[in-house]
Amino acid sequence: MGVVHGDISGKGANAGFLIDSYKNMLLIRRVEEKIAELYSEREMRCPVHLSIGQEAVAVGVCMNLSKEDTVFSNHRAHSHYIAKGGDINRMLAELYGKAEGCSKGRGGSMHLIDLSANFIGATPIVGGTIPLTAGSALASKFQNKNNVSVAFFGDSAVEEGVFSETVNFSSLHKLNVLFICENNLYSVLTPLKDRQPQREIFKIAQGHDILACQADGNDVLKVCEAAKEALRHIKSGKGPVLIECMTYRWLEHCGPNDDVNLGYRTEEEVIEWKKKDPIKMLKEKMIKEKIIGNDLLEKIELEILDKVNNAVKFAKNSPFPEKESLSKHVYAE
Ligand SMILES: Cc1ncc(C[n+]2csc(CCOP(=O)(O)OP(=O)(O)O)c2C)c(N)n1
Repeated sequence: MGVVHGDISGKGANAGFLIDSYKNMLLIRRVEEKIAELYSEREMRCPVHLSIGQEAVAVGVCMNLSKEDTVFSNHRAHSHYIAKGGDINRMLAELYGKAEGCSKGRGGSMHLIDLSANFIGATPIVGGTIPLTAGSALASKFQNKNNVSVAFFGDSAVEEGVFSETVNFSSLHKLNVLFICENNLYSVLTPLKDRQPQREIFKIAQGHDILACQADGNDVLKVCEAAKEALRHIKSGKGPVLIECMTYRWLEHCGPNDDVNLGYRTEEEVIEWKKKDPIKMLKEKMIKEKIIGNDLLEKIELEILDKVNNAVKFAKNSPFPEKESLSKHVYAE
């Protein structure tokens, strides 16, 4: 529910595409702001990892995907779920632990799933869904399907052994996998420079002989161009691609607050990255190029607020799972 899928035409992007990208990013931003606003009520009892500031990555990639393409994600999954077309009513209900939640209230924010959108799932084990993505691509290969399986993961996931094992295996078998590394420079409170040698992450993937590049993860058009190119490569049978998207998380690692008081990053750094707000940048571009005016911007804002408020209403009004059913849906029977 909610997102619009489009395509970019030729070199530049057309007006419709830009507006759709804007709407999709704004929907993610407003949903997460609403989560942050309501979190202190303590009715959502699951941890939440917000991706405010990182919306361009999910949208730039997913705007290129078709329904048949499968997406896997991690603990910071809201943006990926929404961008792939997951139902936001059911996502919010999941955060409230309700029976109509997308994981029947058992999973919370870090275990989102919407099979109707082929969002196959998110789990919080760092790197955990990377091999599952290759498994999905291998299954497609056995079934002679040419869809693509996409793994979204953070910069710390490349420090897990399964990352290299999966890239190696996918390269060897020329699997239809698109690896998207959201490099936001931190793993919880530890900066990348204290965890990895000073080289770009995409170069690790090149070592496994796959196509890999870096993109400005705050520019939805750059992400989109890179993803479009990657999908062309993958679908023509040339094997997997990795895109390292440089971006930044605005809020604390887990929770609704900012965290400059913790001292692991400076206020100046946060301010610098906020200047590169992906939504603001696209809005300014569209205004400058006379693609959008105040009336349409206001209309979009109101439509999105309406969707978000309805999703919260749906979630709050949904029942909790029956006590008797609590051991159901948590393991295979
Ligand atoms: C295997 C494993 N080790 C440690 C953790 C604890 N943990 C949760 S999130 C996280 C950091 C994740 O950083 P990154 O993958 O870069 O994503 P980001 O949170 O920056 O989006 C860690 C270490 C975990 N969930 N799984």
